[in-house]
Amino acid sequence: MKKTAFITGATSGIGMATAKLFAKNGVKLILCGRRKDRLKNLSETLSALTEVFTLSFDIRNKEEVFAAVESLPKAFSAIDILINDAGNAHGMDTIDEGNTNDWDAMLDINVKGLLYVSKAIIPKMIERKSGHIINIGSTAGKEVYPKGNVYCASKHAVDAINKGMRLDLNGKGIKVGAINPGLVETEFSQVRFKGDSERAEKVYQGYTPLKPEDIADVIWFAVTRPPHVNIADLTVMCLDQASSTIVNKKG
Ligand code: 8X3
Repeated sequence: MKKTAFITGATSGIGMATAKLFAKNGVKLILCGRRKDRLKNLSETLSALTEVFTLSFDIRNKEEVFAAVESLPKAFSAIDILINDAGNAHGMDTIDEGNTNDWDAMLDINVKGLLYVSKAIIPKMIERKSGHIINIGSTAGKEVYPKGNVYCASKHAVDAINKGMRLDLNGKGIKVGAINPGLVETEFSQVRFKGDSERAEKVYQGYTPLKPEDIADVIWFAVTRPPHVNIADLTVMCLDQASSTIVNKKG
């Protein structure tokens, strides 16, 4: 039987790379994001490879999240794999200078949004005694770096939620695991630095960062293990990264 995957944050970065890799392997896709034009383009491309359904909603709005999941047609309603990828960093300031709207966005999207989507999907997985949830964490969920304060807090929350989900879903036939990427070259820093391209590009200069496809490969590895194997928690960095603050940059 063909598996069905629900991917949040599918319109860019790791979510999009995962959607493409899953499509190549014939996984049925529910692609989620805010940006309808991007969803439409991606869906048109991937429809050549697999069945695709798109859901556009604001993950910060719980009514929208539950209504979107509820609206899935029967053919897409049995979700085998949930990739909780939607997440962003907004700003990088000391705690005294941080912007409270940025804090709200990071906690609302990275933490509460992930919870809303999971709550909307988990009950049916429990009914079917089967499912696989992959939470995209971060090295920022394992350590705190200067000016990372609230972003790191949001990813530490993802780390705790991943552990909590695994405890609460134990014995129900559902796999729960986190993949925690380090530096991956995506739109992440463009968003974090609010379109300051020079500052964003500098994050990835002088070394070879991970690509979204590298993380998609790891996700694919996790979802293709035998039924008794669960990848519970995996941190992935590029060769030149040793920790959030130690990166071997040339020049
Ligand atoms: C993204 C990695 O190093 O910017 O989660 O926190 S980092």
